[in-house]
Amino acid sequence: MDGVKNLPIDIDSDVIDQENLDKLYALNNEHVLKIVNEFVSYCKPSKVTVITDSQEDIDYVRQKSIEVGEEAKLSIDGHTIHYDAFSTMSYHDQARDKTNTRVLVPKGEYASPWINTIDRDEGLKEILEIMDGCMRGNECIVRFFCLGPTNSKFSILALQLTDSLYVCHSEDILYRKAYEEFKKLNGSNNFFYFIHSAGELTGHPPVSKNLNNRRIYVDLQENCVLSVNNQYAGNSLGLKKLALRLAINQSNNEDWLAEHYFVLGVHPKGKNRMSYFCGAYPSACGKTSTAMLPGQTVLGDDIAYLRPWDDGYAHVVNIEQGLFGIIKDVNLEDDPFIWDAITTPRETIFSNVLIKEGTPYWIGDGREVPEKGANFSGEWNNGKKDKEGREIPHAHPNARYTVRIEELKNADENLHNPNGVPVHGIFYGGRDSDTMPPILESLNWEHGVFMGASIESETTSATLGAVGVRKQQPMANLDFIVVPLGKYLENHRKFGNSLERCPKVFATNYFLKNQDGKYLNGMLDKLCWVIWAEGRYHRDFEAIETPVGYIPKYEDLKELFNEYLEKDYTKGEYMEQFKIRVIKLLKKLERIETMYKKEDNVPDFFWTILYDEREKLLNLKEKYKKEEISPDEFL
Ligand code: SPV
Ligand code: MN
Repeated sequence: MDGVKNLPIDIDSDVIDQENLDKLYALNNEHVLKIVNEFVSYCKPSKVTVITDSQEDIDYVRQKSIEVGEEAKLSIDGHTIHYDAFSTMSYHDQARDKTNTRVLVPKGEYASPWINTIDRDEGLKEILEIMDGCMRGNECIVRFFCLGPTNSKFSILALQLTDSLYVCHSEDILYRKAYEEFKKLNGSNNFFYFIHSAGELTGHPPVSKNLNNRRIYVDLQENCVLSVNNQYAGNSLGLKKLALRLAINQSNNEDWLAEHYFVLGVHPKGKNRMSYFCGAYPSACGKTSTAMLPGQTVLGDDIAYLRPWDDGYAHVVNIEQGLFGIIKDVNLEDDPFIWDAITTPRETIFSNVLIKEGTPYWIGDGREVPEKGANFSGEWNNGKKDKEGREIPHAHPNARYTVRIEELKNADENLHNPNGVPVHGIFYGGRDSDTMPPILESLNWEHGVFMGASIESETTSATLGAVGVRKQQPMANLDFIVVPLGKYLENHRKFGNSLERCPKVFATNYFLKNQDGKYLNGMLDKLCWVIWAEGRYHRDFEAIETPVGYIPKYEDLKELFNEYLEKDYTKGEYMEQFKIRVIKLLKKLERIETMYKKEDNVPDFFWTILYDEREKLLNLKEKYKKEEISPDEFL
């Protein structure tokens, strides 16, 4: 203790008072002190406040966020609204900024073509110049969190410095508090840290002004991320996608996985059992709606850590305890659990929605759109246009709600279990209108890794740029992978092969269309794919082997559709959905080959599977002389 106390805190006493200093010293951790010292001296806040796990400290953040105007109270108790910066419909701070998110790479180190990088020295110099004085006049909050349940082998501690009260409040809903956990570090530097500043603010409500100087720089060497001139959670919250990048680096140098997974408890009817499934999908491709399927339980909807466990299974934890969910299309009929949670009194932050008389409205909420109100563009009325003449919708398509999972009626009871839960299966999915069947089981673990690595998805209006452009989305994690893809795939291969009880892997596709452009499946059909997958794990169903994986038998699906959706699933529908589209699949293999050829050191198993699958598809083409082959041909 004395050693730490002797470490000079080089911050003026009118910036940090004795009470806050004592809270820092009580951690007995020189690394925390050094980080606070260093970044307070760069960012120059007028006040430093340390938040412990006490309710009083946590309430302070909540109140303060309202006081400074980053959040405003709504009619329902506990509800608040936050806005992120908006200039035009194509220039704003309401989504992740991929261009300005870069990994700092030391000279001479290999950088994969998929990773946005900058030379470490150059990047640090640039961002520290931008951060010089960025908190001037503002209060810097110092907070301590845990990624994952506390007291768990899975979890990683995280220190957050930020001048955004909204960021701090959001993290309080989304992550577990860990000031006391930091004391247990015994002075070690075994934690991630995140320095964030919204930068200079403008307007009422106050939003980041200098979006052109937005930077998010990931320093793998220091296990730290610096983020400035933004407020949108995907850019600002250290513990969300910034920590995912650090965890991907760490897990790929050890023996575990950090993934962009939901975790779902699957409860088949009439069976005395339940199973856990993970799933990775790009944004707006059915991830949250799968995690929220009726009759099932949700353990997580975004980020998970997996480790081999001594019962032979891989175990998984949700590193979060809340949802930062897309609110677009959340309505009473399709999402009863979320609807219930966000329309009744409880701590909930809405972002970038329309407010009229204290009530939030969003796209697809099933209610009549008000003629006017207030949104991210200020006073809003129907037909309002931005500076470029583009119509401003009443709510942003990427508007969000932030709420604790425990507040949902379908929350899984193991949410905070420090041992995690066993993983029985993994889903990978993308938005694919014409190639992959609705569900496909991998032939084995390595083939499952190949399937995850070859996920493709068509872009949606939820992201900037052209709509409907097919992009490769390995494990729906490409935006966050900071190690070479070859290394990432090899880590997956080794992980599964080391397990006695390996999860089964499935590719899903909810977006298959017919020639007239009509979707072949209803929104809830995914429940039948999920229940089938769970049954496959427990050997309830047989399946049909095809060159690309196992597909369900018609009779089993007919029964499941009847039992779960009271729907008559016809043989015709099955034939259309599950035919093997040989030519389209061969073209997909070509695209995947082109992508991975750009990468050094892709493991051999990947190429063996790709070439083997191609040969089998070519043989089929030769044998049947048809572009598409009926499932019955494989019986
Ligand atoms: C995603 O885009 O995958 C999200 C939201 O989960 S964000 O916080 O922006 O990453
Ligand atoms: Mn996500």
